[in-house]
Amino acid sequence: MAFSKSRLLFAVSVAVHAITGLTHEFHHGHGSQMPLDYVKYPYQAVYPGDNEVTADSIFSGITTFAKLPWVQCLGKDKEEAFDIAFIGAPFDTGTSYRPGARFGPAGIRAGSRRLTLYGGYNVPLAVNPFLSGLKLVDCGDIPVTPYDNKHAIRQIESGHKELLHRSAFTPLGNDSATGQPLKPLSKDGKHHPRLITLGGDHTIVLPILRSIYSAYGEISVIHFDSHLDTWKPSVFGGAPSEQAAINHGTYFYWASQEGLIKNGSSIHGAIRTTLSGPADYENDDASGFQRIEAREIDTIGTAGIIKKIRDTVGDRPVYLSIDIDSIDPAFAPATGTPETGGWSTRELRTILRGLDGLHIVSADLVEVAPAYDTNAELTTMAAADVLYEVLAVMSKTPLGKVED
Ligand SMILES: *[C@@H]1O[C@H](CO)[C@@H](O)[C@H](O)[C@H]1NC(C)=O
Ligand SMILES: *[C@@H]1O[C@H](CO)[C@@H](O)[C@H](O)[C@H]1NC(C)=O
Ligand SMILES: [Mn+2]
Repeated sequence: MAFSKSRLLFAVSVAVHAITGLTHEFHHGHGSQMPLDYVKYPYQAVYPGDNEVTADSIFSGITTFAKLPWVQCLGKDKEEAFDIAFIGAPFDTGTSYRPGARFGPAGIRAGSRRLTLYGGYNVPLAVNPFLSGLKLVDCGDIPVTPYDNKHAIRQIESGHKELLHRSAFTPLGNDSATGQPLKPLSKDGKHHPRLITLGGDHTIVLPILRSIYSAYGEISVIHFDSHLDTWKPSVFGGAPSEQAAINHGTYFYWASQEGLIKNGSSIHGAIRTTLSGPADYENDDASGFQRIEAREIDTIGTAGIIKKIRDTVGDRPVYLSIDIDSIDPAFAPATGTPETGGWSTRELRTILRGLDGLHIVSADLVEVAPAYDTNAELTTMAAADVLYEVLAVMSKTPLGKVED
């Protein structure tokens, strides 16, 4: 029996889909294995003519963080479990100077496109975070209104909470050193997934910390920023209304007032802002933070900075918040409130790798305002690379402990 040409093409196309369908379809649910080719790294480009209907190379296609699969975690894929999710919070109406961080999530994703071109293996940390066995996804963005800060802050809290309280995809397993089963670090005893939030201005950290509190209780915070962000509303922009009092310079003050931050075991790094006066530091002490000044890198170096951070947080669960303005504007100009005299991208990346082994429960990177970037995408690329280090550190250390 002779096949007509069109029937032959149809048969070939079915066969191709049967094969590629297996590689694209993701079978999930507890206990099932991650297919090894869930994500193909190093990235394998396919083009029309290679039996594919659309081009899919590192520079084409729909942009997600590091070209991870897009999962509509807050939409039609509400049931989907994951281990680490990237989630955008495009909010910038709490900013005091340059607006534009609402475009941060899209910008960081664009800056992250090339992360996996050669495979994504992290040489100094000796890990490939994309092939560590954890299920990584990009959940898109939390819907955020640009018209009402109070409502937007509630939206961010509820979106973050919904994702955080989903069960992690991969069971905690056993401790690699002792073989003992690991127990979750959370207050509610559940093994939560980790979220990496793409800001957005820094205000988003108040609703995020409210969400983190619901799972972990008071949390130690590592905060990289040129600014304190523990300012009282009266010294930061004034407080003509309840809404105006919550902004990207005061959210840590409110978080501390609400008891969300672990007093004494939280720390700022890269501080170099001017102050309203020495009282700002007294207020910062009362908010529960230690401080590392940006200029300390000249005296104690990256190793000394890493030691200070580790001595402060110990082995407690920790939330990591990174303002892109911790990096010098020479390397990351596109941000809301740039301050000269900062760390280089290399120095911040080294310090982040120095957090290897810490229990980072979730993280964010905020204040990327792509409109002020160079044509070479300096800032969005720096942001993506910084998050790549965070992802690598997270992928090495499960969020569990052996019961003592
Ligand atoms: C973890 O250890 C238990 C024994 O304590 C063992 O039964 C189980 O198979 C181990 N699980 C893994 C994933 O190795
Ligand atoms: C944190 O501890 C310091 C020193 O004990 C204290 O002065 C401050 O009031 C505490 N802050 C909060 C928010 O509890
Ligand atoms: Mn800042």
